[in-house]
Amino acid sequence: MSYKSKPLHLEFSCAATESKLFPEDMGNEIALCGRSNSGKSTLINTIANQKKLAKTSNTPGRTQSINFFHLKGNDNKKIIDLPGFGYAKASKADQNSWAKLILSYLKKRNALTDLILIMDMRHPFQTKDFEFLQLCESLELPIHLVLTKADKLNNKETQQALKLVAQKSPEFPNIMSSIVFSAPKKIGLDSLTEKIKQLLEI
Ligand SMILES: Nc1nc2c(ncn2[C@@H]2O[C@H](COP(=O)(O)OP(=O)(O)OP(=O)(O)O)[C@@H](O)[C@H]2O)c(=O)[nH]1
Ligand SMILES: [Mg+2]
Repeated sequence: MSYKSKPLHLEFSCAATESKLFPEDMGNEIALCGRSNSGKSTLINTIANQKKLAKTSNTPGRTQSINFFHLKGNDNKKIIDLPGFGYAKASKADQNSWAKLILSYLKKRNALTDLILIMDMRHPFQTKDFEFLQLCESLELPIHLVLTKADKLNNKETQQALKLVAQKSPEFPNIMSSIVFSAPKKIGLDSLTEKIKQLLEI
């Protein structure tokens, strides 16, 4: 199968565990958010057509820092991998410090224009997703949904998931679009790559 969109040439910029370690707040950036294990880091690797750019794992809670990636040759265009929320096995102290870090990033970052909320298509709109959507609405941040792991659903389950998304999305006026995606099958890869290019103005 051939794909229209070329991979995005991404490079790792830095990992920040506190806000003073964020790179300079300039240019355009978009951030990937979503529950732990939803597939954020895998999505970065897939759009970049690299295996180990962002660390992925079967164990939820893999990404514990805010990881910044930039377009090769242009560090004014960034994609950010946020730690997953709702990782129940992390200690309360860790969960609180991640939540604080994410909040400080979302509230203060001028370069941040849009968020991509990744939801496992088998379990969309969980409580943590609703909480996060409400937070983003209060911060007036536009959200683009990516429903991932589409390869794990049969036709009927796909239709049910799409119906749920169509029912719930209008509750959040800041949800701007949604894309069905699968990393191993590359479903939706072209649309997602085009969307990201549009958001980053590249
Ligand atoms: N079948 C399938 N598996 C996927 C897909 N995307 C991610 N996965 C798997 O889901 C697991 C979690 O993926 P990650 O990319 O590490 O998830 P994450 O959202 O970055 O997780 P945290 O860093 O813990 O927040 C890994 O085992 C991936 O291989 C997909 O589209 N299809
Ligand atoms: Mg991750």
